Amino acid sequence: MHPTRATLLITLCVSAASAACTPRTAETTSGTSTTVPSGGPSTDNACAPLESRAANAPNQRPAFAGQTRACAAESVAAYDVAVVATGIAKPWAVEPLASGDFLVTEKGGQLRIVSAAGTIGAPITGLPAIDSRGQGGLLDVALSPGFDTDRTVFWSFTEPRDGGNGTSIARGVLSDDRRSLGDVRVIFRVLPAYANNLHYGSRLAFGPDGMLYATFGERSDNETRPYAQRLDSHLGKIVRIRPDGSVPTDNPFVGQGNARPEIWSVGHRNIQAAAFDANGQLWEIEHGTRGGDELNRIEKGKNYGWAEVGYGVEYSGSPLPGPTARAGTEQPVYYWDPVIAPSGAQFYTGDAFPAWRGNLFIGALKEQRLVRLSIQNGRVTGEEHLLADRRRRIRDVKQGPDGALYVVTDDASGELWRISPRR
Ligand SMILES: [Ca+2]
Ligand SMILES: [Ca+2]
Repeated sequence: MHPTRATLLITLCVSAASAACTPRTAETTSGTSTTVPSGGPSTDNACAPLESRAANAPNQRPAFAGQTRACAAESVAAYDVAVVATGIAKPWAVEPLASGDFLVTEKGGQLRIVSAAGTIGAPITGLPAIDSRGQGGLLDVALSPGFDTDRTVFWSFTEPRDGGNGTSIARGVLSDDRRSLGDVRVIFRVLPAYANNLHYGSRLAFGPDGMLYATFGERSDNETRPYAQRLDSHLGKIVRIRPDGSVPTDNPFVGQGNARPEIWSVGHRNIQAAAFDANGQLWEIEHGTRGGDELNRIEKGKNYGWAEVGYGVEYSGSPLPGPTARAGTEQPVYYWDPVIAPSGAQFYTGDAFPAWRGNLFIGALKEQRLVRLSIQNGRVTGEEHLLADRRRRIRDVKQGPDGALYVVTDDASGELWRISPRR
C-alpha cells in the first residue's frame, strides 16, 4: 500500500453534484481526516477526486466525465465498528440470518453458522467435494428468497472435474439443528472444465424475478481468455437460472446454435462482487487488469468487452491488445486505475444509516478498505473509502436485518465485523 493511502479516510469534497458531497456532519471511528491533494488527473474539474495516485495507463481516457476518479465523498454517517467474531479461516462470504446469526463460508471448504454472539459453529456437513487450491474453494453462499420457510441454501464452489476443475453451484436444505445439509444437488456447472487455479468468480444473487444470477471468471490464462467472448462457454459470463437449475425460456441466447442457454451477459474477466439495487437492477464489480477494475450495470444479453476491450495494462506491465472502447461493447459505469481488487457488494437499503441509502458498498482486497459509492442517474457521483486504517483485506459485505453492515476479512484468522450507527 502506498504510505499516504491509509490516511484518506475522510476527504474534502467541493462538488455539489452528489448528495453525499455535503459539508462534513460527523466523524468516522478513526477520527482521521485529511484533504486529497489537488492536481490529480480528475475527469471532472468541479471536484477533488479521491484517487490521486498515478494511473497505470496514464494515456487512456475515460469514455465520459466521471467514469473514473469520482469526487471524494464526504462521510455523512457516524458509525462504530465491532468485531463480532475472530478465527474464521479465510472467510469468503457472509449471509446474515433473520435470527441475528450468520452463515459464513470458508475458502477451505467449510460452511458454518456464526452466532450473533460470535461463536463459530462446527462445519455443516453434506457439501460435495471442493478443490480449494489457489483461488478455488468454497466461494459464495446465498439464501433462498423463501429461506425462512424452505431453509434452502445455495453455494458456489470449485468442483474437481475430469480435465481440471470448474465453478459449480449446489443447493441444499439446512437441517433444523443447522448441523447438516440435506437433499444436496449440484444445479449448475461452468463449462468447460480447465486445469489451473485462477479466476473462478463468483457471486450469487437472486433477482426480483426469483431467478438466480451467478457470476464467473475466465480462468485467466491466455488460452481461456477468448472464452469470455464465446457463447459456447460459461467462462467470463453472468448466468441466469431458475432455483432448480433449469433455464428460463426468456434468457437472451436460448435456441441460438451452440450458445449456452444459461448465459445472461458476456465479456467479463473475474467477477467476485455483484448486487441488485433497490430498483431491481443488477450491478457487478469485476477484477480487471492492472488499472481496469470495473463497475458495470448489467443488461440482458449485452457484451462487456473482455478480453478484447478494457482499461489498464496487463499485470506483466505490457499494454492490452485491444482498445478501451469498441462499438457493440458496453462501457463500465466506473473503473479504478489503480485498482481496488473488489470482492463482495451491497446496495444499502436499511434504516440504520439513512444517509447511505442507495449507496453501493464494495469490499476491497488489495486496497484493504470498504469502498462507498454514491450513484445517481446511472453515474458514480462520489467515492469514499472506509475502514482503511484497519489495514485488512475485505472479502464480503452484506446488510443485516438490523440495518448494520457486516464484513468479513480475508485472513487465515479472519474476522466478522459489524458497522452500526455510533452510539
Ligand atoms: Ca452471498
Ligand atoms: Ca469491460
